[in-house]
Amino acid sequence: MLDKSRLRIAMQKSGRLSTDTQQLLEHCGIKINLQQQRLLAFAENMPIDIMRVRDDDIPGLVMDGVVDLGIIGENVLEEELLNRRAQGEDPHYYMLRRLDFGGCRLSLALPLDEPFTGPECLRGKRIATSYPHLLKQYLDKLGVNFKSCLLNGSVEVAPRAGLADAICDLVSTGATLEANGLREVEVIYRSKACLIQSNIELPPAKQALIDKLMVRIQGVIQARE
Ligand code: PRT
Ligand code: ZN
Repeated sequence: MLDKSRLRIAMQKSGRLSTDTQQLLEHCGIKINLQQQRLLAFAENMPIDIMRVRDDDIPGLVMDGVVDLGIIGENVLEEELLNRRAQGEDPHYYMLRRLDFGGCRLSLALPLDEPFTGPECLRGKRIATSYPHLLKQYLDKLGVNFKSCLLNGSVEVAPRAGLADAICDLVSTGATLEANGLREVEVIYRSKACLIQSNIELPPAKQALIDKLMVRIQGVIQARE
């Protein structure tokens, strides 16, 4: 049974943010026993429950008030925000702080032999991406019309497979682009992991626990700077 008096934190179950998130929570003194297959984990020493889900579900869980806090890449958060606004919703949450991991950039990339003199080169082209709203927001501001090809994985193979002329995907080292004969031509969004809070008002004890965690997170991040 769901205990509403306990603070609920959503984190990525398995992926690029999981280890850093788990470490951050542990360094804040939260003792959690994360059994591999469990959706929910309970802190032993504090009234905190950890919900472990796909990263894509985290912004919605926070915006809908299903969890109190979430740790998520700004790229996924911003895409979900734009997605909900496009559907006529007016989502809210509090950005508590940017974290010191999960850094990456969302970039436009083209096949090596394609010329590029600026984003207007992409006018009328088909661009494969998992971030259609962030891409549209960027190119709309520049007045560049394009065709979107939504892919939720293997975006980097789209040009070679004849599915798209260009891609818009996350990059960290650039090795994936290079291995696929692509070059990064424009950064459209820079992202890090961040901590967000639902905008639903919490009982004082829960809010006090969040405030205490924020002080600890600040300390943990400062100590490793
Ligand atoms: O299963 P789930 O849905 O939870 O996970 P996921 O597969 O959707 O996400 P995951 O674990 O791959 O990434 C989670 C978050 O990590 C992203 O939303 C970003 O905020 C952050 N992050 C940081 C990255 C990268 N760096 C990154 N390099 N996410 C993805 N990549 C991928 C990129 O898509 C490309 O395929 O890594 C490849 C490029 O890496 P380089 O080093 O070759 O440039
Ligand atoms: Zn995901």
